[in-house]
Amino acid sequence: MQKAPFIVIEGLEGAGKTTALGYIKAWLEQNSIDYIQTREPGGTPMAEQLRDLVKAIRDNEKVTPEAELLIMYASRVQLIENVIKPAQAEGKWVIGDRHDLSSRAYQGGGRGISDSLIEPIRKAVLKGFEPDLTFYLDIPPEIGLERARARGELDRIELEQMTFFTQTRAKYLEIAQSDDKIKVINAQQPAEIVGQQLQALLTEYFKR
Ligand code: Z5A
Repeated sequence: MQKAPFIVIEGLEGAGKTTALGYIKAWLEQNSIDYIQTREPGGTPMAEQLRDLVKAIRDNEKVTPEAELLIMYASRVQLIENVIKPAQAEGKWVIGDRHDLSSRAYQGGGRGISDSLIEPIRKAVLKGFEPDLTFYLDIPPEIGLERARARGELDRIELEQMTFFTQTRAKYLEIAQSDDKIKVINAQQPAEIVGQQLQALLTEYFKR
């Protein structure tokens, strides 16, 4: 049996990932496909603790970019080995709310961590594991953050300066340009249009 696909949704905060996931799940259900949903950081009991740790606002301690990066990869490897691979082995599709591209964009682009540190960690942790398809919902940070703010309180990362998000977005777009498994979608369009485009790409890619 062919390995069940791993599909990831990515984007800056407020890009509409949660909303878009609803359209992806509707497509899976229409096609009677068994799936699980994951999120990163998080998705296992230990990874959820790491998520809380990395998102917490700390007045008394600076979180270094390197610590943040390592927490993301510790969370990711727990999820891949304990949840994603076992689900795929059972024939279940996996829908990920964020994955490795987030680290490359946020820690690589936003925090400015060099590839000479990120790449060996990726290689050691992922061992070639990668999504079959990634949707990157592209939005200018000022619009995404406005949506996120309207929804509620912001966490430690969401409270960063605008340049952090501008650099993160630029890195997302740079990586997407050189990888045809990453599909860029304009997230400024109405949610229904974004949803239709996602579903059309799923149909085209998986020929159902
Ligand atoms: N992070 C990292 O740095 N490195 C890593 O490796 C990983 C993650 C894996 C995770 O936070 C944080 O960790 C994140 C990146 C970092 N931090 N930041 N900053 P999270 O999981 O808590 O948050 P998030 O991933 O950014 O999700 P979000 O804020 O919930 O955004 P969203 O899911 O994309 O947005 P939404 O809830 O679907 O939509 C937001 C609002 O906009 C909502 O009211 C919608 O109704 C509305 N919306 C949605 N679509 C539209 C359209 N098309 N038009 C108008 N309005 C819309």
